[in-house]
Amino acid sequence: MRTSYPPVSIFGVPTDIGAAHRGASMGPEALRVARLAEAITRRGVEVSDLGDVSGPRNPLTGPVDGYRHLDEVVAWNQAVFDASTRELQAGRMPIMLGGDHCLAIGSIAAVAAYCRAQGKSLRVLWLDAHADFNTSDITPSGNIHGMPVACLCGLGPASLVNLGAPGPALNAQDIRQIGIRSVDRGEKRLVKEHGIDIYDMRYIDEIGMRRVMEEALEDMDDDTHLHVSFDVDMLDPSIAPGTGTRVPGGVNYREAQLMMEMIADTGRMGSLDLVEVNPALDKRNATALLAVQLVESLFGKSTLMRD
Ligand code: HAR
Ligand code: MN
Ligand code: MN
Ligand code: MN
Repeated sequence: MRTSYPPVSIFGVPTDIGAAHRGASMGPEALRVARLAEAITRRGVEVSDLGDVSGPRNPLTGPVDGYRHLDEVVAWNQAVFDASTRELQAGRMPIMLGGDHCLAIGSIAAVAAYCRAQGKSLRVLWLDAHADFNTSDITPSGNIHGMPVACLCGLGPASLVNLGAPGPALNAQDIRQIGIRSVDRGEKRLVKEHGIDIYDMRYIDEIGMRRVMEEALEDMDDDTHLHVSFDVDMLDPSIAPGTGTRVPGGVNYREAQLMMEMIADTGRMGSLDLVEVNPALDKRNATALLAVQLVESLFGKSTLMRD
């Protein structure tokens, strides 16, 4: 078990460029108001808040060839890629505050390029209600936050697939998706075709979160970089109402705490996305406050007396 963490760099990405609902652009500030940096500091980790990266405004236009706001999504993701790369190369752990989940294309492309350069293997935990594996041909919405996993696996526009480095950033085998309960018809076929490892809610109900996490964290060597991409809509909407695409039947408070504690126990987390917090839909910042509690657990705080 790791007792010390690398220093952390937090940066905000205030945009809802890839989402259906406006308001995820306010996510970074809501997480700061919920005292995210202070919570990590309390765990004995050095934290620096770099402020926000910038990018184009949301033009609120419709889909073109199956993508809404593609040029703007590319610009924001390039800014995320650059910020993440800089912090990784400085030996720090980037925490990207979204913003919507399309921004994980930039953060994970950066982590993948960094791991490749260092000869490290990579494991991505995708915590979400959604598989985010749509393409322009099959998307029901044109919203790019429904497409980041596909883009990272090489299915998407060249401008996103080749962000940072040419070719796909990830192999399907690098990914474990947990909490999934909303997958579109064409998307279902595609995740099966690509062999994405999905722990959906039925699987969680049947075998339990402990076993799910053991399986999802299996076969990592000492050198594996673990990236956690946390879309807060993984959580049940009763405890996390502040998000744009709520799906009933999600992960409960105790399951979520266990997930984070088991990730902390591996000592391997090297980067984190916190995305889809939408303060415009929240109740008294409850979703950001819960996300901060879960981050404390990711940094080794136990809900019992083990720390
Ligand atoms: N599957 C739907 C679409 O592609 C909605 C998925 C996007 N919502 C998210 N991503 N919050 O996880 O339009
Ligand atoms: Mn998502
Ligand atoms: Mn989602
Ligand atoms: Mn690439």
